[in-house]
Parts: sequence; structure tokens; C-alpha cells
Amino acid sequence: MITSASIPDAGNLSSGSGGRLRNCHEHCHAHGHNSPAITIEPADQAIECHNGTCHLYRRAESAAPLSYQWFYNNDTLLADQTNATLTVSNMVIADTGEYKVVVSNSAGPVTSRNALLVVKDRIAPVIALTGPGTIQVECHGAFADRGATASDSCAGDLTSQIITTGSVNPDLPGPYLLRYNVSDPAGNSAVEVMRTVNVVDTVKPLLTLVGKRFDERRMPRQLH
Ligand SMILES: [Ca+2]
Repeated sequence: MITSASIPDAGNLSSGSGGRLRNCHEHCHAHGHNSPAITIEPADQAIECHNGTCHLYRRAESAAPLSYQWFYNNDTLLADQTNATLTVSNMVIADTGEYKVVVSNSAGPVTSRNALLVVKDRIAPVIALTGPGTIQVECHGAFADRGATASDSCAGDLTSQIITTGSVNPDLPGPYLLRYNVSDPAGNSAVEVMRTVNVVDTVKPLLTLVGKRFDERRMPRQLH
């Protein structure tokens, strides 16, 4: 059983891997035990899209000065990531992948294990009404719904994805309900937002005479 982690390429070692141990011993001897000694490997992590900051940490010890270089998916060099800790903010779904670091000193490089970093979108979008939540429309008047907007911390503007249900008949007084819903690409649904449209009749009826207008001057005298 391996009790010490002060062995190069510790991520590839196990208690039953005799061949790997032999390779390690050869490597250690070749470098006079001066290669970086690994004490902590970077761990797998799940990060919230755009809202989390990733910290991948690898601890290595050596008497000689150490240098670090992080890589993405094995061979993509992250030019600005040259510290023991990889720190990345505002990660997007496409940043999901494997990250490793190569630690070097004068005796040579040592490569960490690949840490799987999964960027997830677990936050629902938010819908905001455009205009008031309750609208009054005069019967037979014009009505045009101003709709709503939707935004998501990961997917961005989802306004075009909003599904509106319900309808308004401006020619028939009564209350009408419009519902707005949207989901982000990860399937997180926003809290439903609603708008009430009250079609009202507030205009008094207009009476129009049909025929001749009544003229009291032409009434019989006894009726005065
Ligand atoms: Ca989201």
C-alpha cells in the first residue's frame, strides 16, 4: 500500500501496480528524488455557469523552485494559468472538460491527474413583464400585448423563447389572463408570470330618436 505521496506521477499509482512502481523508482533515482513531490491532486468539481469560480489546486513540494502550467483537455495550454491554483471565473458550458497541471523543477516535470470540471446550468431564467401587470381596455378599443422579457444567467436573453398563452377579445367585456413561460436550454423553468387584461364598458349608451321629435307646443291644451 502506498503511504507516501512523495512520488512523481502519483495519480497513476496504486497499491497493486508493481510495474508502475518500478517505473517510479527508476524515475526517482534518475532525478535524485528532486522532482516535485505531489501531496494534493486537483479534484473533480461542478461549477455553476457564469456564477461560480473554479479553483483547482495541486500541491507539490520540492527543494528546487517550482513552475506550473495548466492544460485543458490534455493538450490545450492555458497561457495565463501558471500558478499552483487554477482560478477561472464566468465559466460557460463549453468550458466543461479535463484540467491538469504540469509541475516542473530543475529535475524535470511531473503531471497531475486530469480533474473533470463540469460546468452546469442549474439556475432558472427570470421573466419580467413589459408594462403593468393589470391593464384596462375599453370595449372595442385597440389592444396590443407588450409582452415580457426573459433573461438567464447562463443562456443570456431568452425573450424570443417566451411562450405566451391566453388571449384577449377586446370586443367582449370581461377579465382575461395572459401567461408567460420560458425554460433555459438546460430545462430550468422560470417562475410563471401573468398579466390581467380587463376589457370594460364605461361608455354610456347613446339614445337616438327614430321619427319626428316630440313638440309640446303642438299638444292639446288640456294636457298642459
Ligand atoms: Ca439557467
